[in-house]
Amino acid sequence: MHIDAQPYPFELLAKPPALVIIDMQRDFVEPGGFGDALGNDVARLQTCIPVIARLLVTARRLGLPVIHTREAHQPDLSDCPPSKRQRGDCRLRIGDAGPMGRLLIDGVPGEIEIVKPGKGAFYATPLQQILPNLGVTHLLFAGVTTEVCVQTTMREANDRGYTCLLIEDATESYFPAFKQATLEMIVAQGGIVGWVADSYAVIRALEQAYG
Ligand code: TIU
Repeated sequence: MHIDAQPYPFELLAKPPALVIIDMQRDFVEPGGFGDALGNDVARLQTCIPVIARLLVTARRLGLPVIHTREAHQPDLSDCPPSKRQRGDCRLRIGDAGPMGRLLIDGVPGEIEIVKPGKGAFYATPLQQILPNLGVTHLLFAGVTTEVCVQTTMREANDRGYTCLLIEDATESYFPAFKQATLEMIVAQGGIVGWVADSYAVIRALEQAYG
């Protein structure tokens, strides 16, 4: 089984690949956030949102590991000692389910969230420890922006021996030329950084392989 990809078919093993969704944050895709503050046209990034949503539905249905990353800096309350959790006469404590979800808890149940201080998801994060525990060797990449956090993470993963594919309609850049250049750089020289395929080819192959 394989995904119809460039520069040649991307093999699917018995163990499914992980879907890595990079930095799909309001800070990058909505007016008033970080991307906007940098002077970018954030509307450009919104085209990949429904594509990533479709990939996520497929990944969840087929049981692929899903990893979300978030570019964020740790405020001083980044950990929660028991003494803090016990403090006060609260009806709900940190970690309990409230009307807007679990109090002060990040992430999606059953999926992995990596908070990263840099552009790449391996630098100063536990991702390098988490991936071997999942047993995955193949990673499918989506998210923003193509040439900054997505490409950096994909190169980091490639250097660590992972087989990587970028889903081209599930990623976007503020600069169309930078996205195009990134896609071309990845598949150049026989796929020196990895593979590129569109979401239709990815979903079709995943359904055939793991459905
Ligand atoms: N500015 C820009 O293109 N991107 C970032 O700052 N971070 C990510 O790509 N997530």
